[in-house]
Amino acid sequence: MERTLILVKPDGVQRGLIGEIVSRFERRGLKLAGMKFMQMSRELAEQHYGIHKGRPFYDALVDYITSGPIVAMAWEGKEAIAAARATMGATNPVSAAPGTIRGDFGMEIGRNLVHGSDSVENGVKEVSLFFKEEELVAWDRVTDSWIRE
Ligand code: DAT
Ligand code: MG
Repeated sequence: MERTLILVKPDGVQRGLIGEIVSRFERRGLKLAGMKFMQMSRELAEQHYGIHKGRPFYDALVDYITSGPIVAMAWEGKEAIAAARATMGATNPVSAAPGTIRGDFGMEIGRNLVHGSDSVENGVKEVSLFFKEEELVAWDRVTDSWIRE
């Protein structure tokens, strides 16, 4: 069972796209395990984006992600990482396929609306950075047998 950390970034919140973005993961069949509305501290942003430290866009990225509230979510399921990445679209919205979140709503790499973990290992790490274990909910979804064989 994979878990991915999905963030609706500050532009998604400010543009009134929380529901739209959540809905895409929900309709796809991923299962929600945790959700919170919050503003990221600089410290959390530096931990979350530590891998990009030293790259030319790093400071702007930290400024952007801490600039307003976000929605942090943990979504789970078999192949959750790949499914969520496909639903998000390419990092640069201009190259993202129409039908993806970034391809439908974005125009700039620095305003690309969503974050999603890029590997199983990073999914585990990132979810634990944003959620305590007791904030994650294990639940039975009555539609599971219509989503999964
Ligand atoms: P993704 O968010 O698709 O996983 P990433 O992990 O490579 O992409 O980069 C994290 C974020 O950093 C990305 O969502 C937007 C920003 N970013 C990445 N490459 C960039 C670049 N070349 N110029 C400006 N911002 C960039
Ligand atoms: Mg990434």
